[in-house]
Amino acid sequence: MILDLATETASRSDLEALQLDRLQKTVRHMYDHVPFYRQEMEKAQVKASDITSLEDLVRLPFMRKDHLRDNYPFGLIAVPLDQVVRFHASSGTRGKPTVVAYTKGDIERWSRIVARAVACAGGRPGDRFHNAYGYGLFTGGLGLHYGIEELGAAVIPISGGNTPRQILVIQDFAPRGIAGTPSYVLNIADEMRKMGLDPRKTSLDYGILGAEPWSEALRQEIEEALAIKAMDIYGLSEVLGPGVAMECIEAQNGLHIAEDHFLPEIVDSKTGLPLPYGETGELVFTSLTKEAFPVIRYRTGDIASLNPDPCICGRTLVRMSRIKGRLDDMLIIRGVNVFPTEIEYVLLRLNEIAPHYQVVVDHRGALDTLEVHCEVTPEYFAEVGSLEADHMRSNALRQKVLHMLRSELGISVGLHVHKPGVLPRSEGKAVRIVDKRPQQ
Ligand code: DLL
Repeated sequence: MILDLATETASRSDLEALQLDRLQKTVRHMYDHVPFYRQEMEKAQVKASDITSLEDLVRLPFMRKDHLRDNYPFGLIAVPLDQVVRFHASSGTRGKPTVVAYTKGDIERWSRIVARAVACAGGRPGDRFHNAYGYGLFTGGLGLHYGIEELGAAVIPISGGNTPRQILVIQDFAPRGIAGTPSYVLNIADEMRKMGLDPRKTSLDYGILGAEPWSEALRQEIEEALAIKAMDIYGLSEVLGPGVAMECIEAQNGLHIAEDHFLPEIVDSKTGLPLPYGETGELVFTSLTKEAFPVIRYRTGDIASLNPDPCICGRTLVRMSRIKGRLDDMLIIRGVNVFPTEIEYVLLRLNEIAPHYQVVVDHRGALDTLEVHCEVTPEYFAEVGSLEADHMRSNALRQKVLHMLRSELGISVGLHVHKPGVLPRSEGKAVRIVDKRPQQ
């Protein structure tokens, strides 16, 4: 039941029949209980009874983050408030946070979705599981927590931060699984090395990492550092939290969307028009089973593509590519679109450069400028003594990094190569972009 294999391997026609039934119920529920969305449907001249096939989805109006902010805090909740058993919120860099809510049934379904995701990554009942996602309004900590318990594994609810204690607990409790942001899990491995411990010699076998964009190169770095398999988990509070999509340990090639609970679309972010399988665009989700906070055609702002090809793991659920980046984080430098993950991908291909970086965006004259800050690895640093002392070598390294960035990104950028430990380390979502441009 926990693996829910019947659903995960269902035929397309069975799955679509289930999706249509659930979509119709969700649209009716929204129309009846969320005045904001009823008005949107009336403006778009679409009635709940017009949704007779999955193709009719495109007739429904989009929901966006702004709508959540405008209806802060409880305006979009579709059940009486006394049926809500949990709230979460995303921090939101500007303005009010966005608030989401769950009924008891929502929490039970979410737990089963996450249990399924943990199993998809190789987790088993009886595992001990180190959960380093933050507990609180963020969905990561509690979202994983309930799913791990539902699977029948033992959760270690350590939350984020206090890295020395995390290391002690990993050593003493000997967990098989670990969850956290990729940047924080890497940070734990670095700290282990600094304490003279070998991060490859822990009990850990697999990691469930996500909540921030990360590149294939960073996956390799983490797998190598900790001698684990690292799988990508995706989700967002507005749609649920962690578990909307999960990579399988068999293929590690794209994330299976929990399509029995979420209907995915890829649209052109400018026109909103749907794009076919394989094309890259903005991910849009419609929830199919949520009671307290259903969303219809929610524009995530995340950039990815969908792949319907059969997967070696046997699941028939469509796979999304890893997230290339968020529209909010896309930098437009001299007309060229750049995502931080593309910079990460270049930096991590160089053995001398550590997987810690930040991108500073500024405005000079009429142009946006981009400066990449990165660090050399402790090994390289030990070899050269100091970056200033071996001027020739560090200059050659700088030129090499600059050349690779230029040829990969198609623009020239500024570069600062620092000694190890200079850039800030994350305990949750890494801050990759420092935007110094004047706010309009
Ligand atoms: O980050 C939920 C989550 C928790 C996912 C733990 C995975 C693990 P929010 O705080 O609402 O929710 O942030 C959602 O984070 O729209 C993406 O931009 C980004 N994001 C989440 N997972 C991934 C991922 C949680 N695997 C926002 N790859 C989303 C890239 C991700 N970006």
